[in-house]
Amino acid sequence: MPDTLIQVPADLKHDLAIADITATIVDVPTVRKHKLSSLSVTAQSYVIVQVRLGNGVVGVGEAATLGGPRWSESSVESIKANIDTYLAPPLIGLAADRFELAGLRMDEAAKRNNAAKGAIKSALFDAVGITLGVPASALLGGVVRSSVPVLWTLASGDPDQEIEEANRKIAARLHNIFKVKVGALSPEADMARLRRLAAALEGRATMIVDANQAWSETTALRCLPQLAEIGVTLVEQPVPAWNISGLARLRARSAVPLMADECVFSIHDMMQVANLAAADVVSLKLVKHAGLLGMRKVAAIAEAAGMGLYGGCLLESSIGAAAHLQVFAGLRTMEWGCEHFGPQILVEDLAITPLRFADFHIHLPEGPGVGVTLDADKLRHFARA
Ligand code: MUC
Ligand code: MG
Repeated sequence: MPDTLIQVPADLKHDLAIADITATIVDVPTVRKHKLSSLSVTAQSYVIVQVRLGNGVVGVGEAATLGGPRWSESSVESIKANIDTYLAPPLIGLAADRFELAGLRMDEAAKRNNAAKGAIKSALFDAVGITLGVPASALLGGVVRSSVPVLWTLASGDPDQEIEEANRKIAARLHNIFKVKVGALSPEADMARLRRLAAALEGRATMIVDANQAWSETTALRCLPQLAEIGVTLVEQPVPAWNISGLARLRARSAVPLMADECVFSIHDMMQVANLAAADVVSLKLVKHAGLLGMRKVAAIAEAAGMGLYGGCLLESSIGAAAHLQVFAGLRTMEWGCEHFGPQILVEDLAITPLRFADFHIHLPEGPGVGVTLDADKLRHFARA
């Protein structure tokens, strides 16, 4: 046996002590308006978290939001305030590789705040990975795959624009699975829109839909058979997040598989959805599961219940998307792919080298930590004054 496989500095424990944590709000314009059932955005707001260790290494994490505190209760303003005041102080001096203990300390300091906790934990994995010269995926058990099929979301609400956009994505071999946002229009208008999209894309692409909680149980019951007939392959969060029994009743009558999104944040939420057999698939997001280990735990419960895994997003830049990929790469199955198209909807990415999209897949970066590096000039440029 060699003495050591990795050159670990002798004073590693000291080196890994968390010296400081900063949180910076950034607003990055998007290339077009992105419209969900209850909100639309023309710029994406993130909190970029930088964790500096005693050894000088800086790890980076990103907390994404969508339309202020409307997709979830987290806004960039609340994320930054709670990091600065409550979440960062109990971590100062802690060894950055004590990921679970860092999570415990933050849970003691603040209820929920999952997006803020998730960004700090991504930064810890990044800093420890950079220190050791290994990707975060290695700290989580190693990779099973080096790329994941990646969806694009059609969300302008204008079918002509959406068909043109989808055709461009297919021609460039970037995306051939599309998520269509529904619920901003009437169900009838959305069904007509989906029929047009399905006819235009037939044989070249598949579609899933996301209602973002917009429908009542009865509306969903009316729409699901139509969605099956149109050929939609997956329906995400048709009813409000609180209505898990309603989701279970719909699932029992639906020919199209259902995906849980806003109703699964914690491991306890996941357990409830699994116990009630309320969904076929769960969408995994760092902002919901409060970090990489939290995501692994939610995924493990879903796996145990025989549910499928889908890599969800909140329009992260390459910084946040890379942290997600570090987890997705190590899950045993990812048969539903992921939707980390966020880096491509921004006018400019925040990483020096953005993530690579090719052959309808997004590719795991090769660097240590989360695998991409924050561009300091872009951070300054997009930082909120
Ligand atoms: C969601 O609800 O799944 C972010 C981008 C997108 O297309 O969907 C949202 C989030
Ligand atoms: Mg969703």
